[in-house]
Amino acid sequence: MAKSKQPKMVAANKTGLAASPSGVNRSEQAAAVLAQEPGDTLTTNQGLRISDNQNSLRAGTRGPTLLEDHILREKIMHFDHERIPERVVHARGAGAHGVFEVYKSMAKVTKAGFLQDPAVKTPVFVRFSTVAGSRGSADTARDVRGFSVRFYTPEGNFDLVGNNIPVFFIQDAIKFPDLIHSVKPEPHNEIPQAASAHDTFWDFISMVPETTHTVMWAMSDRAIPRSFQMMEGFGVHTFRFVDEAGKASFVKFHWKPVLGVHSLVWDEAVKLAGKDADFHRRDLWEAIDKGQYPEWEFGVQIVPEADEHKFDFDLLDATKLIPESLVPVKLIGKLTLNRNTDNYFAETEQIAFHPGHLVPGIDFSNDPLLQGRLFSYTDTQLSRLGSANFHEIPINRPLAPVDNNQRDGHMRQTIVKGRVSYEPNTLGSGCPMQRPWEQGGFVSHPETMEGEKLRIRSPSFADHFSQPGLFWRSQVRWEQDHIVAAFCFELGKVTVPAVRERMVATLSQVDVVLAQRVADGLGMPVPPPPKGAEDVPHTDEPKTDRALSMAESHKESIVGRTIAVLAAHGVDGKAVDAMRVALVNAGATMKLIAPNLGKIKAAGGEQMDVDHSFPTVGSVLFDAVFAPGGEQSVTALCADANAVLFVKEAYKHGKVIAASDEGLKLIARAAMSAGAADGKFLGPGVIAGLGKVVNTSFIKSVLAAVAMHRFPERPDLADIVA
Ligand code: HDD
Repeated sequence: MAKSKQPKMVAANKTGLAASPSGVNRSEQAAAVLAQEPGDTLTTNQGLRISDNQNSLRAGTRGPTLLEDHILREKIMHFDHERIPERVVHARGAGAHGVFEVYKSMAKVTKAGFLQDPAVKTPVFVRFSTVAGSRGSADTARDVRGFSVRFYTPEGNFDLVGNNIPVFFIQDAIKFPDLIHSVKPEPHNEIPQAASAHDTFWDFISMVPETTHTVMWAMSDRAIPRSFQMMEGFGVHTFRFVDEAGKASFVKFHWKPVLGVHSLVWDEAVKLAGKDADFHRRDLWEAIDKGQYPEWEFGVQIVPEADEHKFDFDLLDATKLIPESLVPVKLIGKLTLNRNTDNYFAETEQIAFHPGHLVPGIDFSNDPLLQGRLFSYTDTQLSRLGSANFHEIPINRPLAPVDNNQRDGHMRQTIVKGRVSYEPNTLGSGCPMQRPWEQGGFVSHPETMEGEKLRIRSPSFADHFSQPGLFWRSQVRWEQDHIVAAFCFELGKVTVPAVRERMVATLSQVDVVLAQRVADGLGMPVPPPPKGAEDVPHTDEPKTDRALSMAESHKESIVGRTIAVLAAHGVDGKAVDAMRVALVNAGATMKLIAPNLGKIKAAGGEQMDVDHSFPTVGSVLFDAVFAPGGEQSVTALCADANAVLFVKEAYKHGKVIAASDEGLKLIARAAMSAGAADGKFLGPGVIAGLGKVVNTSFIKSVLAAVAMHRFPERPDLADIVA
């Protein structure tokens, strides 16, 4: 019998996590929780060593299983209970650990401890999610993405539970269940999964004009991001910063991705759902695994309290953003994700975010959407995680000491000693004691309140169309085209004509051209705006705002991009190698795609490993395509329908198509097959390298084109058959 080894117990911090590569020493807090590596002896949950894990205990070799088999019963019982209810929204998610560093002290505006010292690395856990789909749905559905960040600060956990869209559908939390019921699969038949293109969603949206702004964003390519690493994050609500002296200002929180803001195109997103439903979580996992740590800069828009009423909209209205042209975003720190989870369930699934998890120096505003959220999150964790002690699950434990008089409850872990569990007390020397603001205690920002008790929406929330119009006007032509196409797709799936009519009438209040184009796509006239529309307040200032367009996003880097090289036997191996070196040096990944797995023999006789065969992948999984020369290789690929489709599709999706030497024939073959005018792909983003040698200037042009991300403005895209 093999010598039994004790399970290795890894000392961890209170979050149950081993020290991170960032060097943050969290083990000081430690010991309460131990993360465990698998040992070499199989045991029951009571530590009993198991001698046979293959056969249940039975009466005779062919007899019935005995109830006595406690080992079988324990194993099956645990298995039967391995699922917990999925989140009622944001069920599908992916998470990672990291650190946050502030650039310089923010003491002038907030006393929040983690925003004071640039030398401090605050541990974080981030969870990205889609909203509507179930846990097993596809990553690339058209949807808002959740962007939740937990800062484990010495003053307690601060959760910034935001989205990748800066505004929200509704103004008051009382409408949240209605909104979500409308977008979720319809209750009678549980169809459709992870999709807003159905009657009930648009029925609700077309009845509730405050949703229009967020719907504009949701119909834009922001709702189909290329990667979690390439999307912005927003705290959405107006929060408050409070300084040491108690002076408050309003603040909006932003996350700006270092890789820029980039998206998929719709046809790609649809195909990706089948080719790789885990496209986004895989991308995040692999980036961290490779050491290409995803980064975002943390931004704030600060508005002095005195300026609260200076805008045409209400700061408390979550359907409005503060245009960056009015209040610039100040970048104050950096978030880096540098460690994948050890266990998806224990960490990503069990983390329980809450917008009410604050630290001194950050406070709420009276946004009625935020106020309602404050009830929902604790409440939902109780049914999801099953106990009032969910804060004791390792991923939810604050680094800050937890000391209070709460005891007992389902699955209580902490053993608090002593007989005192009340306050005030003398038997425990008065401990644990409350702390005033000066000693780090949390004090709600004092605000003068007066008014009648009523159910009412402030008239300052009434302008539902100015900001959707600003968003529309700020998009470049191809972005507008994609928005129109998205509306036509979604409303085209609606089976009730009256719903389509109401929705187009709503759009006519945003922009007449938008409404006309959508109406044309749906084959209907633009209906007149609803009664009273002329009385709705409206402003066309500012005219545009650059920050609202993804076309303006920076495009200097190809980090995180994956480029497909199409090859068969006889490929120009030197060209492949030169491209590989250049791409890898620039932080991208190259994959060799061939008709079959295994190896191919290059023109010079060298063997090359194939990463994927054509039937197992598709161009949608890559950011660009390179077709190297090699007569034999190109001839084989020109006769391979999968290879030709690969190039056509990549072109149709606006991706870079590069070819050297004979590789140009494959591009020409694809262009011919796609029905391109004169049998040519026009570009931009089509890079041709003539001659045998793949030279520096060709490679430079390819890299620069990939950094542009996509060329959705290609004039011939509508005509391409792919
Ligand atoms: Fe929410 C989860 C973001 C309004 C009720 N929400 C949840 C998550 C994100 C958001 C990112 C996933 C957290 C995670 O990764 O575990 N929610 C938002 C934003 C909102 C918003 C940005 C508006 C600005 N939410 C909102 C309202 C309510 C809720 C108005 C209810 C009144 N949200 C929930 C919830 C969830 C949730 C039911 C489901 C799972 C969970 O909380 O932990 O409580």
